[in-house]
Amino acid sequence: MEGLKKDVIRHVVSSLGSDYASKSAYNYYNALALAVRDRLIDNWIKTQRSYYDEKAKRVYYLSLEYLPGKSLMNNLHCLGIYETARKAMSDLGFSLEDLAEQEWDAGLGNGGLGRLASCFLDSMATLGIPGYGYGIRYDYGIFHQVIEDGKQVEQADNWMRVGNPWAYERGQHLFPVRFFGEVKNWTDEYGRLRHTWTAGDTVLAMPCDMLVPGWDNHHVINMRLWSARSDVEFDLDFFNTGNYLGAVEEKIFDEKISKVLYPSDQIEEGRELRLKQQYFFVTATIQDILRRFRKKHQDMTELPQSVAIQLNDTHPAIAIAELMRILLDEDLLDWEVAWDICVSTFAYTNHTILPEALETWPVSLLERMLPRHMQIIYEINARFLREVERVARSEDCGQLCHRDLDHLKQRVSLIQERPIKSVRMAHLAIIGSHSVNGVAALHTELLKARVFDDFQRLYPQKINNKTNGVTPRRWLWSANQPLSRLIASHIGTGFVRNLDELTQLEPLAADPAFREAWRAAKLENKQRLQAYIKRKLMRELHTEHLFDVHIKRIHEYKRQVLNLLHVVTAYNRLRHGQAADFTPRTVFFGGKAAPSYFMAKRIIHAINAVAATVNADSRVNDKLQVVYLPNYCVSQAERVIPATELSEQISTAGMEASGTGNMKFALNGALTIGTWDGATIEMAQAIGPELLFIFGMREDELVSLRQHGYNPMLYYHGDEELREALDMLRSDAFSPGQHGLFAPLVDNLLHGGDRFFVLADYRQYLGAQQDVGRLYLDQEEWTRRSILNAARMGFFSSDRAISQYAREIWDVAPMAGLQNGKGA
Ligand code: OAK
Repeated sequence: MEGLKKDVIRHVVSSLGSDYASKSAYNYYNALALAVRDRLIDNWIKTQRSYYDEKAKRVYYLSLEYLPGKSLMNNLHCLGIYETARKAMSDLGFSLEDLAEQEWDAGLGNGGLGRLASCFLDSMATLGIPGYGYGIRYDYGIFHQVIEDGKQVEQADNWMRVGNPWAYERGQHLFPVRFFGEVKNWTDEYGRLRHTWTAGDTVLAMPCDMLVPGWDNHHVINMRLWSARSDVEFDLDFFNTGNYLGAVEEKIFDEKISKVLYPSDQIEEGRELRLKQQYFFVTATIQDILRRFRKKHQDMTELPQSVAIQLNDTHPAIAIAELMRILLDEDLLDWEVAWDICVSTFAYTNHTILPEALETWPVSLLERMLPRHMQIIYEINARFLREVERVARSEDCGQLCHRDLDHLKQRVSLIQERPIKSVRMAHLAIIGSHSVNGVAALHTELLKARVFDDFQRLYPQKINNKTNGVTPRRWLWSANQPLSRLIASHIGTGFVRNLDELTQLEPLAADPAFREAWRAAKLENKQRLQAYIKRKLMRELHTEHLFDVHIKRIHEYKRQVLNLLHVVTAYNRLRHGQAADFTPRTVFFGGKAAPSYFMAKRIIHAINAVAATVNADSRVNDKLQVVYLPNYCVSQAERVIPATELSEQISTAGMEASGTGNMKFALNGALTIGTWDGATIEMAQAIGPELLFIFGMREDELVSLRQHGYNPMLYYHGDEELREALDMLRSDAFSPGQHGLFAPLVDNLLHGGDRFFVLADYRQYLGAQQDVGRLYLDQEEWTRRSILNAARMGFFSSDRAISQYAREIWDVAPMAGLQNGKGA
């Protein structure tokens, strides 16, 4: 402890240039972070050296998004120095919790996809897998949300304004990134056609490394994030021409590439700068991967034995064309050889089946910005379509019938002709990869049967499932110390590394004393949340209420509106005196809406309007409260999830690819009210469906309802309570003086076809909520189920997910000496 204290003080003075006697929490947080980083860097160097010495096969995880959140607590826990740090900082006059609050969340992602990437890096580090995360170091992460007059207002997230003590910026290792220009064709000495791309613009990519430690194993992997730097200051021409200010403008223009994260989750933006971001990130990453590979290899055909590249959705899919370009134009390999290398190296994970999220890029834009890549994509497509034709005409063409060949070719082509001629990035990712995976069993089945059915017939082995998982380090151990300590006192700490060990809790569910202790841990977390809400929102929570929580991005398919209709109905019952048996509850909502997503923003407004009415109504507010948590983010999730009793996972069946919040809640002892969707299905199977509150129509039932003509008006007319709730929303009951404010929301349900089947599931949802309320009154039974939920969540560890990727897709093994967890 004395060592750590000394290091902190030394950093306050020599790294931060401050007086250690002036007790600034900000300085002491930074100094502590630097002292922790010092303890990581030696192991990072040793880890990287061991990959090199042992010629280990490396895994590269390419993702435009990461959501690490805060690093301090997690890193202290991984290093096993949490208690030491707590005591050291307390000696210096600080509470560790308060210091941790000084850190800004690294919010370099929108939601599930980015958070999954961060859980995966944690698991690779813990399992000892030679992994690297690659991404973009956005200057501005996901916007900061404030709620003003009930509405979302976005503020810039200047997360690095005061620096980032965790990152190493490596200004000496810059990679050039080229755009625009033209392609020259030439013939080599063997008469083969060759291509040279001379680019118009060049920008530089600077690596910033964030260290990701494993759990208690000395293994530290790297998350390398690229930051755009102009090459202007290295260009002496502008001095000579005297255009100094012009050059500065160009510099600012170049550095715009990594300025901001696009805040639209599962909605395509199709903006030129976004494509620039993708290629910027991809080319720098591929150059870095090949630089490392070439240190030990000359023969490029050995690449797939040494390198596995996982594409996190299609955002980095241009990497396939980029690797082809390098192999063809720089290494001068033949097409077939280059293509084999690519397909064997790449694998692609799909994270959504929402059509509005499937990426396409206009051919005209690609031709201008990346002319050589567009040529390559055309060539990939031509060869692929010839192959499709060959397979279709062959005898064993199965269900492919060559009468429909033209249609089939149009459907699978990399190029779509309408509404504008564009490249379908998912098709590029599928044919350029040896593995395509979905993220939960149902999702993968839907990929095979619906979205990519043609590809499933063409490549029956390619599409596979890897159900998501979450890291128990952050989402149980670090976020929920009261519960973790209780668990550890009964079964030891092995569950942090091997989550299956939680099954040892099962017999304890029958032990009244353990149940009481379990409830005490929950209450402690509820009280902690109460204190936080009081500080932040100046509101008093009732900890004896059932805490019912719906936190995630705001999206129509996630059906926050269904939850809101339940709240309005509960409100009506209470004020009409029809709810004598109502179980008091506080309903929490939280989540950001894409700034351009009108309906999602209106949903936020409606929730806040209902909250204001309900909370102000003294007839009901001792029994029902509604809280909107502004600026939902990773660190807020860490506070809210441990305090949650009811987890809302109520997406339209078939639409949530997996969900990972669902896992975090159950792991922390919340019971789930949910639809038969995403990974909630597998959770119900692992836990026992009777221990969750499952309701609503299933995916196949919805398909048939749609086919037979779904008419939301029938539900409206047939259900008095539903009608009352919708009429209130449409009138100005919650928006006095602003008549019609929420009409778009209601009209969308009644006259817009209710694409997400809110009305179809309303009555069943109410029934399930009634069951929840009733069960909560029986605290012994509730607690028993809560314990069993957590005990059966072992499968949903990201360690299990990553082990499957490693074995079944990447063909990589943990580093020697790390297989059983602890390293040397
Ligand atoms: C975001 C942008 C484009 C495509 C997908 C996403 C995304 O975040 N998808 C989410 O991925 C999570 C991780 O796999 C899943 O758990 C969510 O269900 C899915 O919506």
